Amino acid sequence: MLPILYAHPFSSYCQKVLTALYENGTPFEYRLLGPDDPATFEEFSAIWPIKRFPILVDRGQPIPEATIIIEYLGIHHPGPVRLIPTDPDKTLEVRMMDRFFDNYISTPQQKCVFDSIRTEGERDPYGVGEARKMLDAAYGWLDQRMQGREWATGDSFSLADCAAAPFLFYADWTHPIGKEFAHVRAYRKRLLARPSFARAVDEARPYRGFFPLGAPDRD
Ligand SMILES: N[C@@H](CCC(=O)N[C@@H](CS)C(=O)NCC(=O)O)C(=O)O
Repeated sequence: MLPILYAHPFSSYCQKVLTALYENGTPFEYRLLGPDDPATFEEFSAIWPIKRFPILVDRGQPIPEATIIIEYLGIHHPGPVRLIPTDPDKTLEVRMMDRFFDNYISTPQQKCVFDSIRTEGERDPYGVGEARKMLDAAYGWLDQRMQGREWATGDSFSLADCAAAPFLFYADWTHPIGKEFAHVRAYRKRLLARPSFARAVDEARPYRGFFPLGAPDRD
């Protein structure tokens, strides 16, 4: 039986896993979570009451969390592209960069987006201000780091790049990456040109109208 992925194409964390799956051409069954299919959503909620997607189910076992799914795929469904290196020190670096993109790009980006869909009285302008400051700090740190690097940890595309791709994609829509961060902008461009992520982006195009802050007419 194929591994089953519960996901939505427009979700950044789902795109992180889809990028890993497409990198290796890993076969899987896609169960799309959408408002038109409440039964699939109920099935998913029963498996993972935390209700955050994606989740993978393989051999009857649920595997939550995008990073863990990618680690799991590397162990149980390996392909030609090794997204977690074998060298332990390199692996630490890949995991550190994966944490960086989750915690300091995606988390503040989502804070801005989720705040915008709250009602006026429920908004948290202080928190959004802090999130925007975090994004600026993260862009600055990443810009220095990406000087002379093709991918997040050097020459090889890894788990960290699977995280970077969707998070920088949406971060730029949410809190534009300024011209002063030329290395980050160039890295985002390289990620968009990577066929695995380009496919995930293309599959999500029909949903762009749902981006709460308004999707820009590019990318
Ligand atoms: N820590 C989770 C985060 C997953 C997550 O936040 N997914 C979003 C979609 S991008 C979600 O489930 N949103 C549904 C909601 O907030 O109700 C992971 O790494 O997979």
